[in-house]
Amino acid sequence: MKEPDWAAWKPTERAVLCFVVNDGRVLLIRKKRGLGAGKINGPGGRIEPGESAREAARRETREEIGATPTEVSPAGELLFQFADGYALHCEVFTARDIEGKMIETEEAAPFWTEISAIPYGEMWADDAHWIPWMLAGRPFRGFFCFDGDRMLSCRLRPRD
Ligand code: 8DG
Repeated sequence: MKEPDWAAWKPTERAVLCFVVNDGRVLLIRKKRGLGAGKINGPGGRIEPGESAREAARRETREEIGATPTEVSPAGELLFQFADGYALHCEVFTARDIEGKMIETEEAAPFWTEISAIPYGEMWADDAHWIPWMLAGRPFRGFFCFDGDRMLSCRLRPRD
């Protein structure tokens, strides 16, 4: 698979991720269905028509873990080109905390983990590259090619 011309690249769909980072810990989920089922990730999903990326981050977190993230702010951007033609843009947010009680839902099993124990081996292959930037507060833009869940190429830049 050839690397796309990223300057002319257009996504098929837009999604979001929301990582709650609090007191040296991060809130993760084991995703039970959809793209990336079985993997560990942050809450997230596709943006619905008429909704902003930040609204989607709040809604998806609520739907997946039953609690609402607070102080949701942009952290970076991910561009994924899949070998089958699917192209996904993903806006990454961080949040300060959650309001309400977190619960397991049909979509996700949530848990807190120490930052030093993030289980990168059970996450998407690109995450080990950009999550350290996110945790350091360095805005990023990542460009990735995948064949299924196999990462073919990976480039990370500071976001303008
Ligand atoms: P559905 O209700 O529409 O069925 O599902 P959804 O919850 O709206 O969408 P989804 O299938 O969960 O959307 C895919 C999620 O997975 C979205 O949050 C972006 C995320 N995701 C990828 N690739 C990668 C990746 O490489 N790393 C990380 N951390 N997340 C990824 O699609």
